[in-house]
Amino acid sequence: TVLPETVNISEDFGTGSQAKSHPLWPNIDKVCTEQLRYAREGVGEGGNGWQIFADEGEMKMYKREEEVNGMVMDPLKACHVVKGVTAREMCHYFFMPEYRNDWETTLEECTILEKISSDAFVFLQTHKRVWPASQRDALFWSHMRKITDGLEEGTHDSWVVCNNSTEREEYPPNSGKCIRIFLTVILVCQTVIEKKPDNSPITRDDLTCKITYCSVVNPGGWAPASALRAIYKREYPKFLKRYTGYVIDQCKDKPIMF
Ligand code: 16C
Repeated sequence: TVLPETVNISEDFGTGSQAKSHPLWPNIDKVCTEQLRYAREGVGEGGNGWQIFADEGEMKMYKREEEVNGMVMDPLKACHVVKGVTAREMCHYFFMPEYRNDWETTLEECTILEKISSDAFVFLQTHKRVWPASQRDALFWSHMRKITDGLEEGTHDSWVVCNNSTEREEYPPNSGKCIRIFLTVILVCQTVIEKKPDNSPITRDDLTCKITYCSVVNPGGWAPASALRAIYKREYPKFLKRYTGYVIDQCKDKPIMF
């Protein structure tokens, strides 16, 4: 396969190389590895508690109903397949803060508290209030990396973004008007390239991006289970459709980024 002209942001992007001396690095590395393993596990045929709750074309969303002290903490696993973009592009727009406001509809404000490296940031986000509940905020590290181990057959490349709650003394939870939510999220993307019989350069028509998105959000304070599940059911499909559509749109007239 002949690859067309590609864009390279920085040679060591996604290797975590500059972040390795940071105190958060052991946690970032461990959570990313665990989350990737978890994302790669199938949802089974019903037997292991995953129930499908959204099924729209290639997009399928599953949840497991779990409550901790009466608080809904349903893990979510979503799979999607989109054409015309690479795994790196899909992860790039999810990771880079300058695009977040374009696709993240629940966001009120996003502050970068620390740039650990080019591929690892710490964010403080406030989200829109859902009446009559209190407003929520989230403080988390976010890391984007290229995956080279254990690729599925037929995969050209794989990238992930992992987001996980962390703490900052200067921003203690529940100290202002917001209740802190705690989240663990991974977006796993794989590029599949259609083989060209004539070895001609590949175009966007030859690209498929396979996506797995997993999330667990602890709402931080009690909220009625039925209301929370109704929010999840509406917001997650809305997010994944909007986000993937946004990336396709951003990429369509740009050189392919591997
Ligand atoms: O992964 C996603 N986004 C990343 C970048 O922002 C990051 C952030 C995740 C935070 C997700 C929690 C947002 C809670 C917002 C509060 C409810 C908003 C509803 C607004 C309706 C106008 O990883 C994509 C995230 C997609 C989020 C889907 C919605 C999840 C609802 C969670 C409800 C939590 C408790 C709400 C208490 C009332």
